[in-house]
Amino acid sequence: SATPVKVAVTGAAGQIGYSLLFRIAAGDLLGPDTPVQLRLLEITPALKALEGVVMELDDCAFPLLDSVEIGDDANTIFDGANLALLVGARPRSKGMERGDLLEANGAIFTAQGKALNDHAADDIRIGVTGNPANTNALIAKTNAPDIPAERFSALTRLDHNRAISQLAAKTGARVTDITKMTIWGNHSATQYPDIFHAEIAGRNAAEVVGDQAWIADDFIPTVAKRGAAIIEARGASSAASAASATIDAARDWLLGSAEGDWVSMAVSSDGSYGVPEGLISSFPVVTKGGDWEIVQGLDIDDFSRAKIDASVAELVEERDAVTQLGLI
Ligand code: NAX
Repeated sequence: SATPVKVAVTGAAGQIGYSLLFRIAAGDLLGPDTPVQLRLLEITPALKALEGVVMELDDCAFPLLDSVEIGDDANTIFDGANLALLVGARPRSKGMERGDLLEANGAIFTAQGKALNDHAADDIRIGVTGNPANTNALIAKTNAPDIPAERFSALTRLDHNRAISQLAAKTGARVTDITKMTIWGNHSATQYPDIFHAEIAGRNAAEVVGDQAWIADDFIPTVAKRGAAIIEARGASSAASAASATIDAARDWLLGSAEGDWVSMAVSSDGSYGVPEGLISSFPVVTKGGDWEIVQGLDIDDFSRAKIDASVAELVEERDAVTQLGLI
């Protein structure tokens, strides 16, 4: 049988973890033929709750779940990891300034970047879900100089999936008819969901919609503020959908995006589309065998240019702030 893959998950006792771990163990990430070894990292006070989650994993008797290890030491948990899903992060609490938030997460992602650098397997891929995801990924990448920059990504797949769902609802299309959706920039309210290159059953999506006002005043803000709308409705932030997107992103990265389509991933910029080199910014990418390539040659009109620039400007600000804090 196939060699087991070691998947490390941080923040494993959290809301997203509670959905994510069971999907991974069921084979939704690596497919029905690949056994999984879960390595779960939590902070010390959450280990007891994590033990309870592991009891439930045991109780599922998942055929593909080879082993589960838990702990509060990143050096041990990341040892030999092939894939690391960094979900755990410090949420903003009342009275916390933006700088405090960046600093608290900086402490987490510098330490985890170093631990991955020193202990992960040579083929490690790292996906960051914990917010601020793009800048957390930048901090981890910068603190892991021996790991190629291309191995780090931040999650914008949830935004991508939300955009597909909104467009499907507007046009009556099936989600499977929609291809070439793009999220540009930061996983934040400045993100730019772009349907000018998207297709619905092969036809240009913006032309099918035929309503620029809907795109500008409805679609874009609905996608960008969907996280807040979920909190408002559910009384808690997106969890199952964030776990599902984390799976989609990692699966496509390792196993490849669909022929004739692309996905959105925040990756280390090579300067494409005017995004400063080294920033972790979302792009349209095609993936294959654990590698990604930014889709080149898309025409960017003035409307899209301004939206991309605004989100990238926010990423530059975040980078400058963490540089000043000495985190990168
Ligand atoms: P929870 O607060 O339920 O869980 C987070 C878990 O992380 C907690 O159990 C906590 O103990 C753990 N943790 C904190 N510091 C840690 C450390 N240093 N090492 C290991 N574990 C640590 O949050 P949850 O709802 O699961 O969300 C997790 C993160 O995902 C948050 O930062 C959240 O903002 C972010 N999200 C990102 C999304 C995206 O699309 N990129 C969407 C959903 C979500 O908002």
